[in-house]
Amino acid sequence: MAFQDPWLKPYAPIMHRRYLRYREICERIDQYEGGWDNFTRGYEKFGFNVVPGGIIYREWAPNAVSASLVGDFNNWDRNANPMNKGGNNAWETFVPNRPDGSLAIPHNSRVKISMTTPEGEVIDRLPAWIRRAVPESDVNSTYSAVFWHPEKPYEWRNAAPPKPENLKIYEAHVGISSPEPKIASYKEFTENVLPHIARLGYNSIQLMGIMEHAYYASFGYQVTNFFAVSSRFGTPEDLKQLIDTAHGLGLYVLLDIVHSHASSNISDGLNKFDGTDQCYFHSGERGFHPIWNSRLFNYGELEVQRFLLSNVRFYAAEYHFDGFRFDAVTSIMFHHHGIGVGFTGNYAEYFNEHTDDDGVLFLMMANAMLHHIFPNIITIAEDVSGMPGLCRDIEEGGIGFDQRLAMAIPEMWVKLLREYPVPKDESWNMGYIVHNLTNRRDLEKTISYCESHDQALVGSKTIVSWLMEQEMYQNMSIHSPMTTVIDRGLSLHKMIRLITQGLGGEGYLNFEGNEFGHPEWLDFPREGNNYSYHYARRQFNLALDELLRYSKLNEFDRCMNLAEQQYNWLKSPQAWIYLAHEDDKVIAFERGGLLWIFNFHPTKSHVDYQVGTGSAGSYKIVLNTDDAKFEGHNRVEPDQVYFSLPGERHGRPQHIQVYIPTRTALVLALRQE
Ligand SMILES: *[C@@H]1O[C@H](CO)[C@@H](O)[C@H](O)[C@H]1NC(C)=O
Ligand SMILES: *[C@@H]1O[C@H](CO)[C@@H](O)[C@H](O)[C@H]1NC(C)=O
Ligand SMILES: *[C@@H]1O[C@H](CO)[C@@H](O)[C@H](O)[C@H]1NC(C)=O
Ligand SMILES: *[C@@H]1O[C@H](CO)[C@@H](O)[C@H](O)[C@H]1NC(C)=O
Ligand SMILES: CC(=O)N[C@H]1CO[C@H](CO)[C@@H](O)[C@@H]1O
Repeated sequence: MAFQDPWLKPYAPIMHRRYLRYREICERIDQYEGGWDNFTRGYEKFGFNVVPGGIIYREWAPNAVSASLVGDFNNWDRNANPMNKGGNNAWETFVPNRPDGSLAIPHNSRVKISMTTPEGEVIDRLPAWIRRAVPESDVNSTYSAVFWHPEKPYEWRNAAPPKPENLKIYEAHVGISSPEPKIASYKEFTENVLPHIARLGYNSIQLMGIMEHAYYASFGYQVTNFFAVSSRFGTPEDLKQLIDTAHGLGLYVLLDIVHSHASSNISDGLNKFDGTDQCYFHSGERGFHPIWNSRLFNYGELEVQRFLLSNVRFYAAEYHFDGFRFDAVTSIMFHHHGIGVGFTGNYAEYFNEHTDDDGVLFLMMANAMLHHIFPNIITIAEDVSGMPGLCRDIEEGGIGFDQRLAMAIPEMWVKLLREYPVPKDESWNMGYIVHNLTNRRDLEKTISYCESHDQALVGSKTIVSWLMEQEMYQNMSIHSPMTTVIDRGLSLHKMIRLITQGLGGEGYLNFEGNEFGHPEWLDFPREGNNYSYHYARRQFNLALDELLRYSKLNEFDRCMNLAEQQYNWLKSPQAWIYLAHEDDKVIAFERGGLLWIFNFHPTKSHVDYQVGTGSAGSYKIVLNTDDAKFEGHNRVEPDQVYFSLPGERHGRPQHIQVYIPTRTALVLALRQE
């Protein structure tokens, strides 16, 4: 890689040293841990595992001087099931079956580990590898761990679909997936939302808030129990059914995995697990994230590596997740966690004392292990730093992710939209938009998006609310007059999505509800909003109501995705930009064999506008944002055919002439004759 990117050359020795350390770790794991495969099956050794004759429970707790297993099954008697300390500070106990052969710990009964510290303090904790945790009393209470061993394991029906090379991701959160102000369930998501996603032409979903988090309002980002899937939405089997059904619908399922930090809860999280402030985390200041108020893992510790690598593997093996979006990778890679640091793109910023090698090595291990064990897995990095080589092979000096999120693109749209009503899109710079959408690292795949859950959260603003503000409440009926605000809003909403998907990357992401311009933000029930669910929901009913303009945006999203499915532009090399004209406000490019023409001009429609093309022949319309079925004005005939004319334009041998109305985008394809 250092040779493909000459700017990396000065840092080749650093990358090489990093690679050698990685090799050393691999050798140590081969030598002492039985290789990656064995090392990352931690969940088969730690936590609760049913074996012939009983249940083995194991736990890593270096600071404990004694430990015992307590629970409903032994009446919380600390003397009933003492644990013995084995190698590597792993405590274990065997709970033999009852005389009738049944398990001595009943399914769905509460368990804890009780430990004594060197100071003589007795501490009770939820088992670190527990696979289910439930609230003790009401939804606000702390969580209890339960032993989960249903009589009948889930029977899988569907194999995963083939790995998509043109990821179109629907980012979703189960709990908010209902129009009603409540917590929606895995089952409701399976029944109501999966068909919506499949119909819209997405080929993958990304689920957030799955790993158990005692605090709902953390949106799933303050994980308390890493091996438990959130019990608010149903049982582990319900989630398996969701994933199985998604596979049956041709959807890849990605998990938003949070290994960047952990909840600082002690009574139901991992914090102070063995009584010290370290164990899974760094001690002292290094172990706390100053803004998130959460704990930071010690990625250099072998047992932490075992825990986290086994954790990600567990989700692929046990739940059949097809890929992972690694949350807050920047925080893992840098001692400063990206706080108050602006990355200018100067490579020195990535290769200095601020880089946390242990964190980077952990990510390399996770990627190597996942790709080795699951050949079709997809890994995606959420990184704001722009770390070079993040999505390149480890053997080349890279970090091994498949794709990265284009986090600067939503920022660009906010920047452009925030300035409304003055100075508006009259002053949008076409060159800036094109540059921002295409300036990505060569040979590293990017997932583009105009907005994700970040922009939907209370305090931020979605594109539809920047565009339509209050009018989206009153003027979205197809029977109400088309106001200038709604007209502009609908047009730009479609054009912004289309140009982002067309130019911005090799994959695309949409957050649940934004496909139809969901009118409200997200705010989870918490003290500050009187524990209201009013904004913790998605009003899918708006997209289904044909009398509302939301349904037209929904239809556009569907047609855009279906066209991508047919023409595969996300799989195609970067676009060939013909034109970014500042006065005409026209952008034209070619990608995936299609000709894309955007007229962002707020008032001017261009007649007989000439756009260069590579191939001679006749062109038909694939997508027209002005189509009446998308609540456009139908100013362009749907079956209009454009014949190429000889004569060079924009460096291309041919050209066509189009009528391109104001605030309209056209995508054209050569007709096969
Ligand atoms: C959570 O706690 C708040 C404040 O004590 C209370 O108003 C709310 O009803 C509780 N929620 C539930 C579901 O019990
Ligand atoms: C895109 O625009 C955003 C917002 O101004 C900015 O932060 C980012 O650096 C820009 N990226 C590129 C590649 O120009
Ligand atoms: C559109 O909505 C606004 C409220 O934001 C309202 O004042 C106005 O009358 C509506 N216009 C029409 C034509 O319905
Ligand atoms: C919460 O309820 C209290 C009492 O009814 C009220 O005074 C306050 O304004 C409410 N706060 C919010 C954010 O709705
Ligand atoms: C029991 C406990 O400490 N609960 C806390 C867990 O963390 C959330 C915030 O992330 C707090 O709101 C809870 O009080």
